[in-house]
Amino acid sequence: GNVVVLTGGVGGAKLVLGLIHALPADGVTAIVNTGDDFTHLGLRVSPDIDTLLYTLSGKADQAQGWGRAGETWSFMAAMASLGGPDWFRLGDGDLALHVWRTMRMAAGEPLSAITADVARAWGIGARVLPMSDDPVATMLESDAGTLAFQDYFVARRCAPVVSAIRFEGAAAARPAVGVLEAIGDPATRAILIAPSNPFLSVDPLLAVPGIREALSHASAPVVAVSPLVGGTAVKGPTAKLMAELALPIDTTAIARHYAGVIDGLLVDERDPPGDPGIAHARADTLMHDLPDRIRVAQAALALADSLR
Ligand code: FO1
Ligand code: CA
Repeated sequence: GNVVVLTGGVGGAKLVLGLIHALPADGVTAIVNTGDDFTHLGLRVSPDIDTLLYTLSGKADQAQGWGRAGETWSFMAAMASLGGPDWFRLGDGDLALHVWRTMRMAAGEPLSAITADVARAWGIGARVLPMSDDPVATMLESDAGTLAFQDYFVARRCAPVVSAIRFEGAAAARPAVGVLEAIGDPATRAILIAPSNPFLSVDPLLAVPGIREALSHASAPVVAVSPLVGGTAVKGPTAKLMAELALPIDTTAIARHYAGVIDGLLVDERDPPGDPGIAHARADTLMHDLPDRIRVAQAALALADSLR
């Protein structure tokens, strides 16, 4: 059966890459966060979708975690010389994707159709679906005021202390065509939640009406891969946010966060063996290279298969 993955950017792209090597590529559906999406310099930017597209087509700058390998920066240099904004860096090759998407969205095409076309053009076998074709914007309440996601994440490097996170537009957003169908398909073997940031990357997906309900009613087991490794996050502000939201930084807090959604949690072997209160398995969940990614994908699938 097919495997469905709910994912944000980097961590999720690594797991999806592992899955397409562990399974036939066309058996994998990635449902991707679009809460990071915004309009910059008049262009629609979809960071997590693009990280998936670049990673699955072998174009990603893996060290940087976003954008394309071998990128050139003529556009940004010219923009800076004009006194234009250069805090959010759009490479020349990346720019083509944003121009193409913006032009087609302005002509009325949904993000999901444009994403599917790019995936086809680049020979990607997996299905890449945005969580919604309707705009959803992650907003943070912080000691620096209300911040749009990229202002918090890139411009301020996650320094502000966050008190609340909300997803503007989510209540009115509809899941993209194919999202609820993939989750609810009785032939789906497993539904995985990638080790992406639960608060910034996965919660936007769960905030789209219908997705949380579809997950809790799905016949396929739902397994999350914990984003914690040895009591902290591999990358990004997950642990810092947990502290600011007054949560203990442990796998039990991750399990509680996903209560009602997941049937199992894949925990890193370095984390203390406290009982997260849900079915779990332990594995080395660090994903440096392709064999690591395949190993984590297989461990998550094995846990899911044991819960059928
Ligand atoms: N992240 C940065 O830290 N600095 C950037 O200049 C930057 C540019 C950028 C351009 C296109 C794109 O798709 C992503 C980009 N990102 C950048 C990453 C983006 O902020 C992501 O939302 C985060 O990595 C969180 O997933
Ligand atoms: Ca269920």
